[in-house]
Amino acid sequence: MRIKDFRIHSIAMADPPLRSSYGLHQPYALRNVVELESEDGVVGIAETYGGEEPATALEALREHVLGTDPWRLLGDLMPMVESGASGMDRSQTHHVPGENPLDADARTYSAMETACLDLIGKSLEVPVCDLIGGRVRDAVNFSAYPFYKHAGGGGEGDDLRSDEYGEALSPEQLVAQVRQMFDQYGFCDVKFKGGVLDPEIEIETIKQLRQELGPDVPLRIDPNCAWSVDTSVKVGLALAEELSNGGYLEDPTASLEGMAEVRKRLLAEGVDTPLASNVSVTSFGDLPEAVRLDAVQVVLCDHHYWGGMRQVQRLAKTCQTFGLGLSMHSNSHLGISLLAMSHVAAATPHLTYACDTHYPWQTERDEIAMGGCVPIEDGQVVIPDAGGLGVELDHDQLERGKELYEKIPYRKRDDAAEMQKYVDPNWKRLLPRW
Ligand code: GKR
Ligand code: MG
Repeated sequence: MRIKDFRIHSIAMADPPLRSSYGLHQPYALRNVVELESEDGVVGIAETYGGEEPATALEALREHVLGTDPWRLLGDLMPMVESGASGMDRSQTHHVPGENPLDADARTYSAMETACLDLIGKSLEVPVCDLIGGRVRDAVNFSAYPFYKHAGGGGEGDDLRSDEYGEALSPEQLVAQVRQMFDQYGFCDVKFKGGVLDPEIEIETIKQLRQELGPDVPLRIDPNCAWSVDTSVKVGLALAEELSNGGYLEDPTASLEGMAEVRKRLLAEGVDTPLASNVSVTSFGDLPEAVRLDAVQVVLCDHHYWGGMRQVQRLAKTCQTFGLGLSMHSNSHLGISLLAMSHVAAATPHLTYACDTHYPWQTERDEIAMGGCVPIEDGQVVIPDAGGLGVELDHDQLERGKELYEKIPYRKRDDAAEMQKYVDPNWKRLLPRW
């Protein structure tokens, strides 16, 4: 099997005004979509980070890709994930996800790997999860992912979207948002994006969530490093009960050293809430120190920047070896990514939490998967009964996404600029803010 065509499509999709410690989501989020077509007309697809830089990095591979067998391509490109910053160097940074220059190669490799695996899987009529080692589950659990948000559903001008969830800038509104997500998608877990309002309000929000959802729903909070060590300890103590029972405290503070100090001080108070991270641990090179310092007890994997699905499986085994849990990180994405996340999750035995997904924040109007939105029912995505990822591209929708991309001025995610534009002209990301 040889690859005869390689197409890269830059698209935009509406995104609601969600808040995090990075700032405010822009009215459109960006994605790149890869198509690899074999000589016999089968097309493998992948979805990855958006904007110009990822597209240019993919384009730079063109001469390696054309005429190559997809199996061989994965091996030929392996140095992109096995050496340099993507290999064993530490890559921890505090950039917006997808903008960390140190894992750029790992992100590019991942998109190629997903498209190759989809192409191979479609050609052999084997689902990707079985191709990469065999599924251990047929359906994958995802969490509700509530955000504080301003009013609005994303988009601009005559492309404004309706605001499905409404404003959420208080504990009560946030609880209503979660209730709506639970009712609509059947989620059983909550990953709550904090680091936005005063920590006392965020503590209150979690307490109200616990009251609303009862004692059995795992709750997590992720302020993306917005807190000092002292504040992290204070919140960890205040939420000791709420974050137990399958929950965790994710990236409360910056750096492995900071996380280790929080862990030590919480343990000294008898609080064993696990600390999770997708900021202080973003590469294999971060793991030895994270383990040595007991800074992180749960790693969030993400095939989009950990170097692909097979690297995530290696990460899972490493986590299991060192007694760490494994969860899954997400960024704004469409259905092709959701299915890729589901396939790797299905083929990863040591996955100890429901995965994150931003998917409910996107609308069917932007979906590029043939047949519309990928269903999430009972909080789960079921692995489709078809080869590869189990989905085809809807080319009309893809064209729409490309036209949107051409219309908008920005070419990379910039939550800080959006925050300055709409909320506070003097806003700066401060780590820690509290
Ligand atoms: O979408 O604003 C966001 C999130 O803050 C996202 O960018 C983070 O990467 O979901 C993410 C996380 O868990 O840190
Ligand atoms: Mg996180």
